[in-house]
Amino acid sequence: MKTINIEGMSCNHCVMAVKKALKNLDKVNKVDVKLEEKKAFVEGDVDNNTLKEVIKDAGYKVTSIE
Ligand SMILES: [Cu+2]
Repeated sequence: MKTINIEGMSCNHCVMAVKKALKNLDKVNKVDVKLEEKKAFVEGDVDNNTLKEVIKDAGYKVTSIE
């Protein structure tokens, strides 16, 4: 599982937008996004650059991926 730190999420709509963007990825099996923690948790065989890109396209910024 990867933990993605995200900047710019301020409400539930942001959470839904990030969730949707991540779920659209073929190789992502499970997604959880926590607004208070500013984090997304992703399960699946997907590389960090792809994760960064889809989140950026959704309008948010990835600060790090663990
Ligand atoms: Cu929002």
